[in-house]
Amino acid sequence: MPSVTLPAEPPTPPTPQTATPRSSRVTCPRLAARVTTAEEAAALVRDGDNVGISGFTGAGYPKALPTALAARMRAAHERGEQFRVGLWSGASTAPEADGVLAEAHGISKRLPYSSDPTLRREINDGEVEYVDAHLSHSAQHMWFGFYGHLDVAVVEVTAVLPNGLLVPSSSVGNNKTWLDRADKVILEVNHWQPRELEGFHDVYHGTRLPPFRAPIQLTDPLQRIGEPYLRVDPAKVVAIVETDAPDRNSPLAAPDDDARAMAAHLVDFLRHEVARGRMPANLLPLQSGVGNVANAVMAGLLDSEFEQLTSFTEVIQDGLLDLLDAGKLVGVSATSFGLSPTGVRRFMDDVGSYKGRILLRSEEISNHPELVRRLGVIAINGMIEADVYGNVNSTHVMGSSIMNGIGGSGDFARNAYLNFFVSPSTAKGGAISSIVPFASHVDHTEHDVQVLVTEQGLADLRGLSPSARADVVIDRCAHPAFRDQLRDYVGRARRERPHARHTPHLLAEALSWHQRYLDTGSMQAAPTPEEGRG
Ligand code: 0RQ
Repeated sequence: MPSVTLPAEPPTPPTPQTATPRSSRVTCPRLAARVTTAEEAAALVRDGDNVGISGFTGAGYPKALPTALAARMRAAHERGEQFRVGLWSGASTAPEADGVLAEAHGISKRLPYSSDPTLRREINDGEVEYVDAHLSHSAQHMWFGFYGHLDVAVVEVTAVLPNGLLVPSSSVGNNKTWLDRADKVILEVNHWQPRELEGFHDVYHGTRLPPFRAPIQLTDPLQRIGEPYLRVDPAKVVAIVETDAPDRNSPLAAPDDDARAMAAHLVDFLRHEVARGRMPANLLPLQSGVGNVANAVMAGLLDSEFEQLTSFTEVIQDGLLDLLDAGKLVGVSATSFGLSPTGVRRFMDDVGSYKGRILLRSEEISNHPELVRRLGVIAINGMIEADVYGNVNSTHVMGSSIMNGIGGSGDFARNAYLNFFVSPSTAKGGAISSIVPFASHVDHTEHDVQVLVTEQGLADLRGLSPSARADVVIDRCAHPAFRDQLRDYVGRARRERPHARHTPHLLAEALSWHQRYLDTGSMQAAPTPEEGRG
């Protein structure tokens, strides 16, 4: 393992000079001299390099360099030469980053998270090695030397200040680590990002490696423990590219009936927890995954009686802005925005009003197990399927094909005060049951999972044995079209293996629902007398 030591102090920024800056956003004279084109910057990346890019949930990723790099890759491939890089990020990026590089067959290995459809195809075709990692682990595993050497960092920022400090953009992700560890740094200064973003960030520079780690002194989601800037050793900055391009800003569909039903079950349950005295009246800091269900839950909270809410999460979606605007949410700590086009407009039109109520941190802090556990976060994340015993699959379709990745769901779920996993009870027009006898891949084990929610209802698994959980999960969460089939499986498992009733399984049948779907296009079994359904 390479030796890794953190610098005792961050590098000293360059002394301000008086030369006239060339750009309104790059006001450090020494660094202004590095402003160049994306093509020239891309020429500094070599085949086989590991490249750490900025970007998290389609926010703050480099907008120009990946396209220029992809063009170089395609040209090299046409000449019969190899040109691929290892690509590391905060989390998902966008078609202009992951998408173009995957299209050019230019990624050899990718970590720690991605949701790009072209890249997903390359991964599932076996063309790209994908290391799907807990997001809170990604920075420290880099520091531990587990991922190898980082050659180049490509980081989008909002501005470069006269003293060389960097104003981060719409995500922080792993940028601090990439800037600290890379040999060469390419900055993209994006004029589309509001200049007023200065002051929205809190970058913690105090992480040390074991055995020198110290407690992270954060006891409130909005507490500042770092500084508003990223730092970079100016000697490492080999190029600065200026851009003026929006983030991905995927539109959000209006919540459908299922999403609204799941949100209602969940909000009702929170009410119940407050009534039982297990949570304060303003709840505990909320974390919610990305997507329409997460957004619907926020909408459900908007219509609820809850006030003075807080959020310690990864991504700020429109639903959190709604809660902020309504005065129901005191503030939110995250690592990234993930707004729709309308959400972005709303934010941009009134940036100043959000300052102090939104803090963006590095993902090693936004997702830190120590902080999630200390604050008592309520974690709400999507899932692909759960089995009757409570194992949750967040990542793989039919056991083998990656969808996105575990992201932060494990960081939050395992360490949360209370966790929820949510999904419609069926997928693919009802052909697939999201509640299965045995999860075809396990991201969150039965030991980690507390509450399952589908549009059918909510299963509170806390304090239940596996066998007791099966009854609750089937009764509350399974779709009626699959309930009998699930009861039949568990019933026969209990009868046929009388001395294996702790977690009853019929091993030859445990994954037969998935195989049936692959064979027939449906998990529905034709009822037979042998199955004991008569
Ligand atoms: O496929 O796009 O081909 O139609 O999975 O499913 O229902 O649209 O749900 O967008 O909320 O995603 C778990 C993937 C859910 C997401 C997952 C198919 C379904 C559809 C998407 P199509 P929906 P969502 C913070 C937390 C892991 C990361 C995480 C996720 C597609 O929530 O990636 O939690 N989570 N991060 O048809 C086969 C099933 C299926 C199924 C759904 N049972 N079998 N296919 N699908 N259920 C954010 C970050 O960490 C960055």
